[in-house]
Amino acid sequence: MASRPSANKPSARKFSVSDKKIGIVVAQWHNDITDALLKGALDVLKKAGIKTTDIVIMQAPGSFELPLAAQWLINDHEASAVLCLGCIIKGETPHFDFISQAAAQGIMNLNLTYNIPVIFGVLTTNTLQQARERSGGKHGNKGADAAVAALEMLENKKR
Ligand code: DLZ
Repeated sequence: MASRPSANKPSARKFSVSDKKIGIVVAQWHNDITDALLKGALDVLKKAGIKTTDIVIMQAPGSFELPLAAQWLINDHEASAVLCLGCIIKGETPHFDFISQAAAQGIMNLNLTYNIPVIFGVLTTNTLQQARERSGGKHGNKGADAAVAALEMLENKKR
């Protein structure tokens, strides 16, 4: 499976954006998976020196609500970047395409409207097993990758 080498070794990366405030929205559907994504993200942020007090975590009922909750974190908490974490499993969700597309489009709109990184940390898999493998299993942790992406984008903007 193709992946970026740097995203697989977040602890090896050096970031100089430790003064930033990071918002995280966690969808509660498949919450065993999304909790694992959150853990992966928090590990990366803490290793990068982001203070616990500068991390604001909000829950959303499902992935469909991720964009609105992210917007609240930007407007009400002045987050410099937001991670949107969710899990949508095709085999279990007749709404798969509607929810995935709404979440992806809503998140992209936030990036371009607010000019800050709002990261798509949503697993869209065929099976629960594939989701497990990507939330701390043999294919890494997409929550950790989302945190690396946010830090990289903040650093790119700073340069
Ligand atoms: C309704 C629904 C379904 C069927 N499946 C999922 C899913 O697999 N992953 C997910 O994050 N959310 C799911 N939801 C909930 C929707 O995202 C949303 O919360 C509800 O439709 C209410 O707007």
